[in-house]
Amino acid sequence: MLDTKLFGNKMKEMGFNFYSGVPCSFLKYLINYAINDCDYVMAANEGDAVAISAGAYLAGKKSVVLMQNSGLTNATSPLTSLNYSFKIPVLGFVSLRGEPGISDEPQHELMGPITTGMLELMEVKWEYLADNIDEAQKQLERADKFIAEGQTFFFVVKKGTLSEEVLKEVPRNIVENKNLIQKSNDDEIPTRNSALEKINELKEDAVCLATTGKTGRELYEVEDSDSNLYMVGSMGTISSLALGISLSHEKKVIAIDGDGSLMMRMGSLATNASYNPKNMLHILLDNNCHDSTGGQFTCSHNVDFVNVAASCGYVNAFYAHSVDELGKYMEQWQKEPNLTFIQLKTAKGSKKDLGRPKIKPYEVKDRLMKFIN
Ligand SMILES: Cc1ncc(C[n+]2csc(CCOP(=O)(O)OP(=O)(O)O)c2C)c(N)n1
Repeated sequence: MLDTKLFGNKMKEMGFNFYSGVPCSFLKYLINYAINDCDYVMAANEGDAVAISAGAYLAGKKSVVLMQNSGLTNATSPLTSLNYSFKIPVLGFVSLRGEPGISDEPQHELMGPITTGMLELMEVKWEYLADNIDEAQKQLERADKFIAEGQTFFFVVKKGTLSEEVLKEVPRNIVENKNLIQKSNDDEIPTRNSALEKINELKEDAVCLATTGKTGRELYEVEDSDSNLYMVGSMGTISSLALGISLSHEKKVIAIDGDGSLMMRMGSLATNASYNPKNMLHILLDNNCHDSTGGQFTCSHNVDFVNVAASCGYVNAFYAHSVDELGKYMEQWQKEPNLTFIQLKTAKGSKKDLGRPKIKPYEVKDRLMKFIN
């Protein structure tokens, strides 16, 4: 059996001290170690965990993700279009429930045999985690080389590999909303472009992360800046990426979300609020549609996002009826940073002849990392 504490300490010595994940009983002792001895963010789902760890990497950390193999399916979008496209390496641990030849629950029957094949299809390097420290250390060194080259590496963990590590009592983060401003007036319904111009004007020294699709493309045209990141895939993970950065660095971070994107991973609101970084501003530009894919409707008209964010525990949750109000709340956050959510209803449609960033995702990432670090 692998001594979890020795192994975890070895990882820590190598610089891996930031973890995010969703639990699996096969990995529980490593998760317990991470919670006891490192920074661990309990994500709402495995894709969020990947994006949170990716954010920590952008802010200079060596980061780790932990998941059950059933959750690898939740993580495929960020693994294939965030980590791969932006060349953001993370160290992963995925359990092997449903290993062929070992009796397990019916839900793992297919996932067990296809886990390593899925990693290979995603071009993720992997090894079965050894059950002794000498071999596991060598494996870690190999993994570390891949990470240094910008490639994600996963350990596949079989049943009974890790020795017991008892979970210490961890005080819960108790968070609560302090300032709530709800819709109380008619909306101006500005274009997304004019909202982005305002955000760009008031961002100061903050990192600006724009969600998938036309939001990133428009921000690029408003101003292409070293502090920007234009998400190209991995829909719904923009605020998780922001969370990873803001927990790992004192720089201010602005996540610009869309209604389709936010609803795809709305559990992330609870995680963001629970970890409650002061330096994070989450702006939702809600045009009630999937504008980037042809303007098909979303169900956002039924959702009171400001109240959702407030009930999750965002310190400030503000409804902006206009670009001016958006600006006012941004200035307030710049002066007195606290985890803040701002919703602004925007018009459907985008700038005419909207182009696409000429810079490649990994070049954007390299530039952003220099900016942050
Ligand atoms: C996982 C995933 N599903 C679907 C898509 C295709 N897609 C790209 S942008 C987009 C719409 C995003 O909608 P929203 O966040 O509301 O932003 P908007 O386009 O309205 O600015 C969709 C569906 C994707 N990139 N990734």
